[in-house]
Amino acid sequence: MDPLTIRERIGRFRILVVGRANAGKTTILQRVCNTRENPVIYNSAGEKIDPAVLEASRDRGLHDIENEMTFESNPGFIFHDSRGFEAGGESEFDKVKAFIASRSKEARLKDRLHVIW
Ligand SMILES: Nc1nc2c(ncn2[C@@H]2O[C@H](COP(=O)(O)OP(=O)(O)OP(=O)(O)O)[C@@H](O)[C@H]2O)c(=O)[nH]1
Ligand SMILES: [Mg+2]
Repeated sequence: MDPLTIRERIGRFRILVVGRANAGKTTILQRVCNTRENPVIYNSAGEKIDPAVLEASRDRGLHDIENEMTFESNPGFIFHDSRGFEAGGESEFDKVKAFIASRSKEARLKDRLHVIW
């Protein structure tokens, strides 16, 4: 397939970020996107998540792996954030594996993971 066609079908680059809690993941994504703004987060239904709710449930809501994290100034990337594996042990690891497996079966190229960091 022509690379330009692939690029068109992907639309926005979908990146899964894996790393320890508080390791600096969000900071790296801000650098990559050349911004200092806070990410905007959408749940899997495409609804914007209220930042106040995120503050209250930092450890759960924020790290739902299905959530889509974007920076408004750089809409070319969608990030999925995984909790550090040390936090939940085996169940967290299984969640990441299941997420990767299910995304690899998505029919549309734009819904698949394009990069895992
Ligand atoms: N010294 C130092 N601090 C950093 C660096 N990168 C990030 N930080 C700080 O570390 C803290 C955590 O950074 P985040 O980017 O929020 O880390 P995170 O991995 O997204 O954290 P969670 O989403 O809570 O898991 C923040 O206070 C950052 O300012 C770095 O390279 N050096
Ligand atoms: Mg973060």
